[in-house]
Amino acid sequence: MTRLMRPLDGILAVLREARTIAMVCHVNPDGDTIGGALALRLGLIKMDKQVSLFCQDKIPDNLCFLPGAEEFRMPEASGQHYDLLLCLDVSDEKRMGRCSALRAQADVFAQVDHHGTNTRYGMVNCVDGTAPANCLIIYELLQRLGCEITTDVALCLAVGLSTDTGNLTYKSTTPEAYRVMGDLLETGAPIGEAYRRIYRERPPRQVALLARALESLTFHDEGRITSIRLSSQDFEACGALPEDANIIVNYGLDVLGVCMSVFGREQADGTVKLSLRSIDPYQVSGVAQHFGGGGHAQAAGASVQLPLDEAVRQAVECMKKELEKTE
Ligand SMILES: [Mn+2]
Repeated sequence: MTRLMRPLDGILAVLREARTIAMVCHVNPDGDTIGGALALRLGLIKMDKQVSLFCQDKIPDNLCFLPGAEEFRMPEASGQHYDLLLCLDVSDEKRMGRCSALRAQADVFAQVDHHGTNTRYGMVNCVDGTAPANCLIIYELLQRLGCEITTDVALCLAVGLSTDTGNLTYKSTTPEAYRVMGDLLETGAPIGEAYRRIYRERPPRQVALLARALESLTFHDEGRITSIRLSSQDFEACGALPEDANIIVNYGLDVLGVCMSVFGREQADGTVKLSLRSIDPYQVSGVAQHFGGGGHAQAAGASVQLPLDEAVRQAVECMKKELEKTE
């Protein structure tokens, strides 16, 4: 089977040329942006490059075990000049957050990304909107640079590939994704152990929050819609942080017979965040837009200025109309 060959010459040239490199991950970092940066860093270090890692937000606890994760710094911590500033998995400049200040400290500004909506904001833009994870492009880059795919590199890439594809289950998943995952496993990297840490291991406060969320789960429209709600008091009672709620969003949709779900949670600024999910062919992007938000067809969201119960009630009404439209 022939492998994909992406047009990588431009980005390969600037990577080979640079001696000092600053890499930037997107705000609210995930496994793909972090895994890709850490993997590429390991390869470039072996090529005697000096690599610095930046992200404006804290690395999530469940990704801190990845080799090199402790190297991330806030953008304010850099007074240095770099040959190359490289954004990874950053679809537009706003997603750099405060790291955009680093632009003034670099000669060349480049990016590697896989979002179809990428705005080509760099001087060198390596964008493949068909790649289901940025780590797939990073893997090809490392190979073309002649870097060895060590178990550490493989672990970082596997985590990015897995987290961006719902562990190779999303519709966007390609045959290449499966083949690369096979290559990574072949290095002997402890990928199964990584999955346990990322998908199963949870701090007690998160499990307590999940219990409250499930307690609140309500069925609507003859069991085709579910809603889940969490108030500020729920978070407080569990000692939970806002990001602890990120695991909850899919539970409402995972119930047999459910086509659409909404998860409403009170936020620190007094607004309610609505996270909407649906199964194909039902769409929630229009529902999100109705509330001034946006997103993908089957995963979207919005923040609204309404009391929690009212926000969820209106979202459910809107989803009912959407269901009728589809049928
Ligand atoms: Mn990604």
